[in-house]
Order: sequence, then C-alpha cells, then structure tokens
Amino acid sequence: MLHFTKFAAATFAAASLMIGAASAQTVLRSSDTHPDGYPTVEAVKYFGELVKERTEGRYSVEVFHSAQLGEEKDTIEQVRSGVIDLNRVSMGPFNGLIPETTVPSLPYIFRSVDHMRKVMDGEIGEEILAAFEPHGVIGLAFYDGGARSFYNSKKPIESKEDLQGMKFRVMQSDIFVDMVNALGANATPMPYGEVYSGIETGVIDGAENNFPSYDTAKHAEVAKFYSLDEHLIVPEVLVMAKSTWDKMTPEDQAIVKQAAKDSVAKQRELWDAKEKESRAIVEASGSTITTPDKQPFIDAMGPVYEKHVTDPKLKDLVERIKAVQ
Ligand code: GTR
Repeated sequence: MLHFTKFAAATFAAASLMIGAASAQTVLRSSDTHPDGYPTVEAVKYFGELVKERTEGRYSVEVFHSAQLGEEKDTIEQVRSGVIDLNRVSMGPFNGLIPETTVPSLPYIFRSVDHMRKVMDGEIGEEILAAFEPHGVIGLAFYDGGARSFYNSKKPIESKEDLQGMKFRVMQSDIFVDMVNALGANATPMPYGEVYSGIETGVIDGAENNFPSYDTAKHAEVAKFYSLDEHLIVPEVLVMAKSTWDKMTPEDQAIVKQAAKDSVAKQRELWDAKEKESRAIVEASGSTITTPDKQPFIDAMGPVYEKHVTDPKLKDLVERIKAVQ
C-alpha cells in the first residue's frame, strides 16, 4: 500500500510537471494558401523559429499551408474572430474591411517592386499596418508578392486591345473587378483554389498573378499565355488575431513584432529566387511570355482611382506614395 501511494504520488507529480510545461507553451496556428516551401510559408516558419527562440519556447508557430484552414477570405474572418492566431494573406481580400489597404492594392500605384519596398518599409507602411488594429487584427509585417500580370488559355496578349471581352478571375475585391472592366475585359472574383478548374473548364479565360503563383498553383498547365503588363504590385501581409495579441505580455508582443520585421529580409531573399525559378520553369514547360506596352494600361486606370480614392485620407496616401523616390 505504501509502495502504491508513493508510486501514485510520483506519477501525479510527473503528470503535473508535464501539464505545467505544456501550458507554458502556446502553439500559434498560422494560415497560408500556398504550398509548403513557398516563400511566404517559409518566411512565416522562420518568423516562428525566431519567436520560439526569443520567448524561450513560450510561443511557437505552426504553419498550415495549402489552404488547409480555408480560402483567404474565410481565413481573414477566422483570424478576426480568434479561431486562428496568425494569417499570411494578400492585402487584396482586406480591401472591403480596411480602407487603407485599398491604396497599395491600386493598379500601377507603385512604379516598381523597389518603389513598393521603399514605401512599405517606411512611415507609410507603418501607418497602413496600424490601420488593421481597429478591425480585430494586428498588422505585423509586409511581405513581397512581386508584380501580377494577366495570363490566359486563348492567345498571346500583345496590347491592351487584345484583352477586349476576355474573362479573368480576380481576387475578391471590387478594385480588381473595376480594373479589369476598365481594360475592356470581364472580371469574375473567385477563390484562388478554384482558378485551375475555372480555366480548364472554360468558365474563365484566365487569371492574373505573379510567376510563383502561376507556376506553383499549376495555372501554367492550363493557361499558356502570360503577358507582362505588371498591373498590380500588391504587398502581402502577416497579421495576428487581436485576441491572441491581447493575451501576450508587452515583452512578448515586442518580440513578435520584431521577429515579423526580421523575417521580411528572409522572405524577400526567398521571393527573388523563387520568381526567377518559377519564370524559368513555366518558360521551359512551354508558356509564351509577351511584353505589351504598359502605358495604355496605365492610362485606362483613371475610373478605378476616381471610384476608389474619394476619401481625402486615401487621396493623401496616394500622393505621398507617388512622391516616394
Ligand atoms: C497570390 C498571393 C495569395 C493569394 C493569391 C490569389 O499572389 O500570394 O495570397 O492572394 O495570389 O490570387 O488569390
């Protein structure tokens, strides 16, 4: 009996130690639509390693890649309600919720990827990150999504006229619908995961995205014509549920913020390499890449700006972005 009691006590002590250790460790669940190995997925994993190291294991991050937790728009709702802790998404699907995110989502707002990086790394970027908080999410950092261009299954696009009447999938935001309409084509907003079959079955003629997405989502298999019109340079964003953030100590919050910032250089390095690699892959597999004159595309965007940039605050943001050299 004595032996049993001692044994039971020891077991109980060991069990409580384990519970103690487990409760000191919080695994933050993070969503991404892209497959494992994609630059955004790898950057969030790297961010997680930094967080784990710097919080001495109090927090770690598990990335659910390949849209395991749902399509982008749904995961935005899940992170707002605190069902998931972290999310890496494009700014596009945030447009209906956070007005400030519409500005970096405007066609041809950035002159180049370098211009975008400079703006998002500076005070304008900080201002846009801060705009997330009133909507239930904390903006942590911006990642790179390169430039997006049109691709389709029908024909090479040599000029804006070639787009007339064609049907393209866009991300779920009115800006992109109006952008496509302004170019004389038709837009169908739909989730990323439905694009492949949409093109394959002819529901849409094509879509628009950067080389890594065109390649890894296999859209290049069904849409062989890629035109480098580079109409959008929309940054990606890493956000945390405000409910998760509010449970952290100010020290841990600072660690999370800094780790996110520190993961940006890593993401850009991976991004630059992946862009080149994906372009080479799609070219080798038979995609035709054309380079239409961008000026007529740029000139057609007036109505998009007139409709979406009416608020003086957003107008000012547009002017300040343009002024960044
Ligand atoms: C990609 C972006 C994704 C997603 C996707 C889309 O470039 O990285 O987050 O927004 O585009 O078009 O849905």
